[in-house]
Amino acid sequence: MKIKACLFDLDGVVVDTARYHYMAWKKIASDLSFDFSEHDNERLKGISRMESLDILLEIGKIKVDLHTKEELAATKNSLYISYIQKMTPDEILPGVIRFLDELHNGGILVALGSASKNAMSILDKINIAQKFDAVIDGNKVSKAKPNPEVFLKGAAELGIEPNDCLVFEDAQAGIDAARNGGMHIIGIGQPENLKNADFVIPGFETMRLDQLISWYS
Ligand code: B16
Ligand code: MG
Repeated sequence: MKIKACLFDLDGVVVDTARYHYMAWKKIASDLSFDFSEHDNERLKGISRMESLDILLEIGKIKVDLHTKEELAATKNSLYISYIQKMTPDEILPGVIRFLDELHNGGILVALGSASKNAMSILDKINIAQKFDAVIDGNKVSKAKPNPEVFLKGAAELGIEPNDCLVFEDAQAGIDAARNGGMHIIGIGQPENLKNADFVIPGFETMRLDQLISWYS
């Protein structure tokens, strides 16, 4: 098989933290007196905190100075941290642990590639950090997805060529990042929302190493 390493996005792939991001951004919008819908929240998936805030303010048609933006981002993050503090391993998405174990047993290296600066505390809360051979998060990169930096750093830390890596992503920005990095890509979600992936699967419940081997041989 061509694949020697698998790189996993966090939010939407390993856990569903998108709803916590949404709750926090909705509170910020409400404090600024506008509504923020779940539909609009789709635009925030996979992109950085400050870019998310820019989109939120654009939706609310609100202009603020840089200092206020930094305060809003800090408030959103405090709210988000208060939600993720309560997370438990039960929130790991179905099939993820079994599939990670199958990859390890099959000699495939595994890394996390997340835009989130809170990724390490989430991994600790859900007790899964030890399953990853490398963790690249929002603190280790300076260029947000769709720039491939997060995945290229993951590949480099594992010592694997990008062309031998497979990325699992739920956001278009992440799929574009993996493609820009010259990696193979499986989308997690609905095919109509995820363009340019090699394959799209609904989740890991039915995903098996044998399937990867047959797709990438
Ligand atoms: P933070 P991922 C991303 O995580 C989220 O999808 C995105 O909604 C969020 O804005 C971004 O992390 C930054 O998160 O504010 O915690 O640094 O999908 O790349 O795992
Ligand atoms: Mg994601």
